[in-house]
Amino acid sequence: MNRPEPAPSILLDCALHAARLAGEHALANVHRRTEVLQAFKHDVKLNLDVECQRKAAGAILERFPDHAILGEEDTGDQPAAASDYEWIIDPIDGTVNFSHGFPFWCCSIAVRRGGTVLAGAVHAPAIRETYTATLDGPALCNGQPLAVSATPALDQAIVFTGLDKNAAPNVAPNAIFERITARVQRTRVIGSAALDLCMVAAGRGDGYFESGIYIWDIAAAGLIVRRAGGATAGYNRQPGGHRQAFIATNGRLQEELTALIGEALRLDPIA
Ligand code: LIP
Repeated sequence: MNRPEPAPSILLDCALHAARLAGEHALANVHRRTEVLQAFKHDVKLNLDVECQRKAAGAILERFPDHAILGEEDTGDQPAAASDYEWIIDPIDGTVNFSHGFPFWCCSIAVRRGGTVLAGAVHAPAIRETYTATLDGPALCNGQPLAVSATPALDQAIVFTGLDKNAAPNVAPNAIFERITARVQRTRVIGSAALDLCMVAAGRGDGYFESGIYIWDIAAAGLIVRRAGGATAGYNRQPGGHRQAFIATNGRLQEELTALIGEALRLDPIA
């Protein structure tokens, strides 16, 4: 007998529980923040990244054992899932920030069915903020409703971004960053895409762009932006399907920011 489909609110409860488990484990072990598993030129993978993903995935699979897991720290040994529900986990988004003791980091967990994100939670314990949304409910921060800004033009806007990553072979490094910086009031690089997007949802900034960003960085917070009244769009999905370019704004600025990015980067929409 088919089990009833879980309501988005039930899925959100699970996402929130798992995000808190992972985030609080990271916070409780911040003294281990320099335990490096793998170091890269501009990035780092920590033992705690793997531990936090394991905690989050364990909590999810305890509740929904037949659901699929897609996580940043996947080792590829995840058994094929029987269900078409997929949980998308970034156990520590802003890992480099975390490893330096800089508080802008979070655990981001989304759940999608097919291409639709149904619920998302972004738990940022070091700044005591937890963002949530469901496909049919409000965007909240610590239980309080969120609304995007009313900023009407880019030259009055704060736009969050990361430095250009894998934008395109014919795009000079940081050419897009420089173009944005010349046209907006201020550019901000805080090192956590999920928190960048939550700031847009909270009306504390007005736009976000990043190329070569992973789905686990943006899945939960992209829903939170949309449920706060903003707009989001994905472009240029890369082979493998987990990396893309992503543009999000308060809605009013979506066309203007997309046109600005499009001056420097060909944008192929993701359906
Ligand atoms: C980070 C993103 C950030 C990006 C960083 C990094 P991670 O994710 O949230 O926006 O600029 O390069 O990808 O790796 O800390 O989970």
